[in-house]
Amino acid sequence: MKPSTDLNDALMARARRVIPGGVNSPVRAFRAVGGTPRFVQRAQGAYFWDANDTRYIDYIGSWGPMILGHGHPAVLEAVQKAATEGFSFGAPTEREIALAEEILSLRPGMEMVRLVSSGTEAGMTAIRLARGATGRSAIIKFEGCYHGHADALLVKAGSGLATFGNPTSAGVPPEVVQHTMVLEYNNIAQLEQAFAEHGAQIAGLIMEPIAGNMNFVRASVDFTRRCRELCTRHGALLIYDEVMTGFRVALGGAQSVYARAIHGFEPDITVMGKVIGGGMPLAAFGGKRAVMEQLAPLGPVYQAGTLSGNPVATACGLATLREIRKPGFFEALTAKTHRLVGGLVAAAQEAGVPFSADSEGGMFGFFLLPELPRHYAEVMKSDGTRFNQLFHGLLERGVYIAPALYEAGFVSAAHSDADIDATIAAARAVFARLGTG
Ligand code: HOZ
Repeated sequence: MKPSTDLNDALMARARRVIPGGVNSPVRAFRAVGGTPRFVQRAQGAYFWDANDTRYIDYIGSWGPMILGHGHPAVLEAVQKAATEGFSFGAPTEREIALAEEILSLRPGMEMVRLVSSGTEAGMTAIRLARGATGRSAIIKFEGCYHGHADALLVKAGSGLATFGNPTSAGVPPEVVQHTMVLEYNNIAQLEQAFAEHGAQIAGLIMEPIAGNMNFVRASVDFTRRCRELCTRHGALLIYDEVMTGFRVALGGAQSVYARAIHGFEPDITVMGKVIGGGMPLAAFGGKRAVMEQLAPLGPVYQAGTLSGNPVATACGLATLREIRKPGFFEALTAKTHRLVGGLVAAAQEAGVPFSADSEGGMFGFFLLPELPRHYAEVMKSDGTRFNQLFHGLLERGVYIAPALYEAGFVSAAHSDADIDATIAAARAVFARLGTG
């Protein structure tokens, strides 16, 4: 067999020798879809170029942060200026205050925010804070919702309804997840049962309001209302994980979408990441003053980080938020995403391929299923073989979507109508090959 001349293959072979699986985050390895990961050489606007200098229309955008597209001039300028002033100090800066003020100005109910470096760190600390603030241990999460890889959150449902869960990763002792209950998303009866049985022990309920780690699955308005009511009634904190959806599905995040349908709706703690760092390692969690003041150095709940509030990352996040709050930004982004999703649905229909899709703001998802799933077990019915054919068909045609059917997609302000139409045309060609069945 002739040796491959593909430079991505060569890089992957080299990477495998020094990095476990060749990647620093598992999904990047293409294990679910097969083939060789594309090693990104550079990116600009809606595109990136791989090691072979092949251009792709990018619908991952670093898994959400690149809402303005790659290399936005205002963001680049802010980062370059910040970098010349210093990379990291381990001491407070004015820019941290400015970013905190910017975030709070966009989240009316939130009174304080703490900046950290990753969504995992933010989610993990939000759980610790809920436990510290309530003096309770139990938490509820939902199957298919991902909140980073903190030990207590790497857990799947236990053997019965409303029982505590089992670890999903080696290295997580069962005792560490013994206080984590895993319930079915959008299942009100199960939620009520869990609170009826364990209400007095529940410190918090953590949820993705639109789950972006089982592709794209919305919490129903009724389910969301019930989560809020039961947390309030039992003295538990409602933790909204908006790492993906925050500043991405709407300027006010998914909570603003639910607040339109549920009067006065507000979570107690919000976990944020991705867009607020504009592509730099930055995340945050925030809530009411009384809860947030439980954190060290004011309160007994410990959290710290050398790179927390990093000056270059905060400059990047600040410049990004200042762009997305400009009038009309989300209307334009939403229109682009609708154009994409509508076009994909129509193309699949023409070819007779069972397909359903949904979107909010600049985030979307699709399933090779005739109807949108409501929870993880339904997501798992999606046709993996056909997804892989679709993924590779698009990739061959210069369109890069997430290399796993459990992941959401992201549109940026840099995607033009022509990019979106080219994507739909590519999908139409692939759907025609997938055909019916
Ligand atoms: N957490 C991402 C999947 N939902 C993967 C992040 C990455 O590989 O960059």
